[in-house]
Amino acid sequence: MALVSEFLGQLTLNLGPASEPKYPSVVPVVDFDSDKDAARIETAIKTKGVDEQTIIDILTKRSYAQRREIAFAYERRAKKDMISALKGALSGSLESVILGLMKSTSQFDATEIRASIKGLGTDEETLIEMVCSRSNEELVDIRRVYKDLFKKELEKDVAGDTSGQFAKLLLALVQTKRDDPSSVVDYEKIDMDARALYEAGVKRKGTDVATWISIMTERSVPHLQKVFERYKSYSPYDMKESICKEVKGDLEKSFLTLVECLENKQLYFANRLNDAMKAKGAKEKVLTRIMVSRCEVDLVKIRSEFKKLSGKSLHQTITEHTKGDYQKVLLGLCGGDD
Ligand SMILES: [Ca+2]
Repeated sequence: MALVSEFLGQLTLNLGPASEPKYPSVVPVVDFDSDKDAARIETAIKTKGVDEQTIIDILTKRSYAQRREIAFAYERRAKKDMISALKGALSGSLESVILGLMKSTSQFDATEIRASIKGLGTDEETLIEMVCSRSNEELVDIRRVYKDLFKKELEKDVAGDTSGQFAKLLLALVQTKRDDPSSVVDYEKIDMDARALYEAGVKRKGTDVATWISIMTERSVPHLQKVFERYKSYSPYDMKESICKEVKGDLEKSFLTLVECLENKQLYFANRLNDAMKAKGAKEKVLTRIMVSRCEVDLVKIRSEFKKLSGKSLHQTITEHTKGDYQKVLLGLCGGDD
């Protein structure tokens, strides 16, 4: 018996906290040959006027691990760095996407956060999207990579560049205090949290933001989904309407993003993609960021939310709203039509 329980103990240990399931549109290619890919990219870069199509075809159809292998193989044969060579050969939006693909998802996310806070002013929209939409697991990786890349603490940078309750909310998220999902549904706690959210906001004069922050950043995602449902039995307004009534500005935007992502993260990204493409002067930065950062995470699920939301597939919408090599590279990341 002792042996069996030891074995079971070990099993539990090895499983660790459950990772979120993945729905990537960009997956490893079978029969991978890094030398062959590197040779084709070398030729494409050397071609007069650059053969962008080949670069797109290869790099959007390999996993990050494979793209890295290709970069090593390229460096061995060409005696120079593939990323610098790509920078020299490409330009504009295509260049941004391809260089983004040469980073791992957490390196890319860390770099986007860094770019949103460094220098004069802060790009709050980007910062909110990055911090409020990422899972605990993703934020743990981002924090580690951020320190590796920039020799700075993510918490300090985020808190140093924002202020007030907005800073407190972002900081609490970056500190990854959220519980892992539990197999037991605690109805009593769901009810208590729902009532606490109501009493801290709609029910009282002013808002007890600290209570909102602690509940929304420390409880597990499935627990909060049930809390927001239960919330409606206390409050005449749902959680998102309550946020709009109670708080303003960046704090309002952050809470809204957070609640949307807790309820259905892929729907949030589908909405962002839809808005970015339909906005006057398409917001290429948002489009690039979401396509690059989610293609190896959950873009297939985002695609199905997108279709439900807009009636058109993401593939078709990209075709209608972008053009040239940028369109080709986005379609490569998008994968199939739905
Ligand atoms: Ca109030």
